[in-house]
Parts: sequence; structure tokens; C-alpha cells
Amino acid sequence: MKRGGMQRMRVFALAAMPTLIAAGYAQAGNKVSPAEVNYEAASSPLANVEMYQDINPKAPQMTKAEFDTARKIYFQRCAGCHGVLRKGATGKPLTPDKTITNGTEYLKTFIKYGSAAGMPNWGTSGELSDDEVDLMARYIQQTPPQPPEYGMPEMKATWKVIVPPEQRPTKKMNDFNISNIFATTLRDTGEVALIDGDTKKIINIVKTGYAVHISRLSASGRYLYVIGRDAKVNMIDLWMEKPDNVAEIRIGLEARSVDTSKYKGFEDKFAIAGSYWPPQYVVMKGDTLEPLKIVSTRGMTVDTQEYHPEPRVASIVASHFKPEFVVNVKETGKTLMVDYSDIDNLKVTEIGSARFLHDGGWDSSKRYFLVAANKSNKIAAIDAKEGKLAGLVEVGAIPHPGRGANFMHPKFGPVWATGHLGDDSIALIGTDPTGHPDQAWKMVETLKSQGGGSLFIKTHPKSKHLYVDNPLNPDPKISQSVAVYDTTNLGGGYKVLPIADWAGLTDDGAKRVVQPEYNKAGDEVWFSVWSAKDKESAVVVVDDNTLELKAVIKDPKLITPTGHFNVHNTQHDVY
Ligand code: DHE
Repeated sequence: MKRGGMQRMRVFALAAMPTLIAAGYAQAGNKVSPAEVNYEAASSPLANVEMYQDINPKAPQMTKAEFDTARKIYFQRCAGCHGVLRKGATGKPLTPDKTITNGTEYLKTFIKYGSAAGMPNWGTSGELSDDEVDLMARYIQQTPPQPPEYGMPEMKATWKVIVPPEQRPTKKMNDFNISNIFATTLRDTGEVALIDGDTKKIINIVKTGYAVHISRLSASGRYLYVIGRDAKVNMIDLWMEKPDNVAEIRIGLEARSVDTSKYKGFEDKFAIAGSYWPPQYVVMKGDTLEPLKIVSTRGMTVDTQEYHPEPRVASIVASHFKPEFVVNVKETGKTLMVDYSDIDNLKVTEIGSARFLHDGGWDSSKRYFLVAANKSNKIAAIDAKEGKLAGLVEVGAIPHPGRGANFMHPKFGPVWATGHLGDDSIALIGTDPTGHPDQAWKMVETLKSQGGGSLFIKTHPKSKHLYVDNPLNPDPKISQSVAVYDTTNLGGGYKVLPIADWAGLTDDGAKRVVQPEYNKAGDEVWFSVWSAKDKESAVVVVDDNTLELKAVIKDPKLITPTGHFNVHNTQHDVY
């Protein structure tokens, strides 16, 4: 199998596709775009986990060695869309009741040629050989192997307090302007770069988990929590002379989200992390990461009310209104308001909205959390004060806001914006039920963007600009640039900034421009220019007043930069 993964856009050989396939899945509706497949087909850490082979006499035979090879490929290529237990998510369910009925030959054609509904052409694109296609067609007829569970003993076994709280500094021991530090994800090296936002110099490169995903700040702004796809949480103390890890733990086998308690009286007290596998979340001590309470998210889906065995934990945020974490569960389509004021007698309010919940952010008042139910093409607005669903808004195809963007619309008052992975629209949603009740939880306007494949959108209370990236757009002109709107003149369209060109990279990397992030003052915007591990990447800083290039940060250690998190803006949820 060739490895190119995220860096290589797959060719969709629809012309060569047999009619049976075109008829089969195209009719099923719910098309999956190539950008989406590319986005979700990242390798899962579960590829390296040993699993039990359950022999099903009705399925084609496989040796243990064949089963293990196929399982690896499945978790590297397929699990992101079809699910760990093959129950289906973005991709169709691949459970034996369906696959055995289809039979090996049908499945082989499907895997080799792909489908009009978005299944990649794994065979004709050269990613899988004919033998591997045959192997996978037989594998998906076997009983799905279940990865092991991961409870308190496993967590405790990986938990390390590198510097105990009593040995940590009692005051800030460095001269950095901590609130303007950026934590930049170095995705493929499993590290974060801590970059001084004032001088643009790298302070430290800190080892974290595999394919590190996001960073979040403690309420005080002192501790930075980083989570990797392998579910490793690292805690970095920004008061140290050279900020570095002070504690770490592995909270599961695969994960994406972490946050910390922010309600008055609970600042820095708790951390929480949610995992994809096992489907659960864990509340930890904020200063040591000691695991305190693990809660499973397995349960019924919001719509058909059927049992789902692997509802993954997507975004988590800390409420500013109550001592609660807002935990968004993907496959069940439910938001859990987890009250951390008494974790021995845990109270959880379950708010149903729509499947498959992913990422989101607060409105400008920080009372409402807007979360993308991406396969339902909806945004759910969760009222953190009342603990209920405030609205469910129909938007474009596969909304992907990151944290979204809040600004004052000249006509409709406060709005929150999201871009989309599946189309070229930007949805503006009214968020002020008191001042603008007619617009609240409605899509008041859509803007046209450069194209689909957008992941992140950003503005700042002090800026009149709205930046929209398109890193997964198949056209390099679009994926390597960013569109900027003037929020005081939305009818004026957008200006395109050639961010990747400004980076001045000489090789032929993908140079995807990803995730706008403001500095603390709100007068600079940082972007990653993301190329493969063996290519040069960079961080480009734009002057928000002039929309001109301000700085390019390059370093041989800046390998695969993706997200960046400004301390002040992440700590205070400024976006
Ligand atoms: Fe992310 C946020 C899951 C692929 C960069 N990503 C999130 C969140 C989730 C998630 C659940 C919300 C966390 C929160 O707020 O608590 N991401 C996933 C996936 O499941 C997916 C689709 C595939 C995978 O296998 O991981 C995926 N994500 C990516 C990427 O390919 C990106 C572009 C590059 C990378 O670093 O891997 C990427 N995701 C990000 C970033 C955020 C994020 C930068 C945080 C945005 C923010 O502003 O807070």
C-alpha cells in the first residue's frame, strides 16, 4: 500500500466505475465530498492495537496474518468514515449483515473503483493493490473486532506527574508575555511549538502525543493542555523559565478534545478529556491530571433512539455560566452538560439536537454554544444558562466552524458565522434572542466563499475582518490562499490573500493554508502553511489593518504546523 494520506488528493475514477456501484450508493443520497473523505481518512492510532478475531462461519476465511494486515489497513484508511465497529458515520455501515449479503465480488468492485457517493477509488488510485482490495473485501465481512476497553487502571498506569505542584514555580519565572504566546500544533512530529507572539521566536518545542490535535488553556492562563490523537494529554506550565511538560496521561486509545474548568471558584481545578475510543470522557485534577471520574457515552441516538456502541466525544468546552462542561457526542447527537461541582454525585443534563456533532464555539455573550451537526447540515445552539436547546438551524453542506466567528452584522445585530466543508457558502446565524428576536437562531444571510473545503473561520472583537480558509479545496489556488471579508461591508465581497506565496517556500509541498488565529491585541492574524512531513512548512503573520504580510516564521523544526492557539484568545474564548 502506498502512503500519501492527507497530502494527496485522491482521483475519483467515476467514469470507470461499474454501473452497479453508481446505482447502488448514488441513490442512497447523502453524498460525501472528496474533501470530507480526505479530512476524515487520517490514520487511527487503533491500527497498532491487537484485537481478537472472531471466526464467523458465514464470512470468507482469513488467516490470522491476513486478518491483522487487513485490520491495520482498515484503521489506517477506513475507520475515520465507517467507524471503529463499522456501524457507519460519514461512510455507510459495514456490518456483516450487510457485507455478507453483498458478497466478496461486489465489495471488491466497490473498494477498487469507489462510488459516486464519495467512497474513494482505493484500487484504481493506486493506494491499494488488487490483493489488498481482495483482502479488505473479505475483512469487512468478518465480525468487527473490538478494541480493548480503557478504564481507571489503564489510565493510572500511564499517568505521570513530571514536576509535582509543590516543586513548580510560585511565580512566573520568565520574561515572556505569556498571554501572547501561540501553541502551534506540529501534527506529524507529535509536538507543539510554543512561539512568542511578540518576537515571533520559538520558545520551546514540547513533546506531546501522536498526531497532536488541539491545545486549550486553564482559566488562569498558566497551564496549557494538549491532546494527541493517541489520547495522550500533556500539561505544560507556562510559568517555568522554559515552559515544558509537568504532567501527562493517556486517557484512552484515540481522542480529540480537552478543556478545563472555567467557572468562578473552580478556576484551574479540573481538566476534562473526551475520547473517540473507548467512547467516554474523564474528569481529572487540574494541577496533576490525576484521573477522577470516567463516564461512558454509549447509549441511544437522538433521532431513531437506537443503541449506538461507539458514540465518540467531539468538542468539549467549559461553561462560563455554571460549573459545567459542555460535552458534544458525535454519533448520538447529544450535548451533555456535565456538572463538575460534585463529581461523586455527578449530574448530567442531556440535550438532544442532531447527529453528528463535531466542532463549535460560543456566541459573543458566551451564553450559547453553537455546535455543528455536520452530517445533518445543521448548527445546534445550546443555551448554557438554561441547559436546553435554544435552536437548530439549517445551514449549508457539512458546516465546519472551528470555533466560528462572532461579529455585529450591520442589519441583523450579533451573528455567529460558519464556513462549510461541502459547499462554498458561509452561514451567518443571529444570536441575540433579546435584542433581535426575529433573527435569533435563523440563518440571516449567506456569503459566497472561494469554494468548499473550508475548515476554519475567524474574526476578533477589535477587527472588522473575517478570514475564511479552504485547506481541503482541491484547487491549490484556493487551498493555498485565504479570503477576507469586511464585516462592515459584507456586500463588497472578499479579497484573496496569497498566504502560501507569501511564505516563499521553494519546494512543491501541498502548502495548505490552515486556521486563522489572531494575536492578543487583535491586530495580527497567524496562518499555518501546511505541507507534508518531508517538505518545508511555515507560519505566516498578516497585518490585520493593512492586510499585508507582516512576518514569515520558518524553522527546520516547524514540521507540519496546523492549528495554533493564542493563549489569551483561547483562555477567554475570544473569536
Ligand atoms: Fe480536527 C478541532 C476532530 C481532522 C485541525 N477536531 C477538532 C475537534 C474535533 C476534531 C472533535 C473539536 C475539539 C474541541 O473543540 O474540543 N479533526 C477531528 C477529526 O475527527 C478529523 C475529521 C479526522 C481525524 O482523524 O482526526 C479531524 N483536524 C483535522 C485535520 O486534518 C486538521 C485540519 C489538522 C490536524 O492538525 O490534524 C484538524 N481540529 C483541528 C484544529 C482544531 C480541531 C486546528 C481546533 C480548532 C479551534 O479553533 O479550536
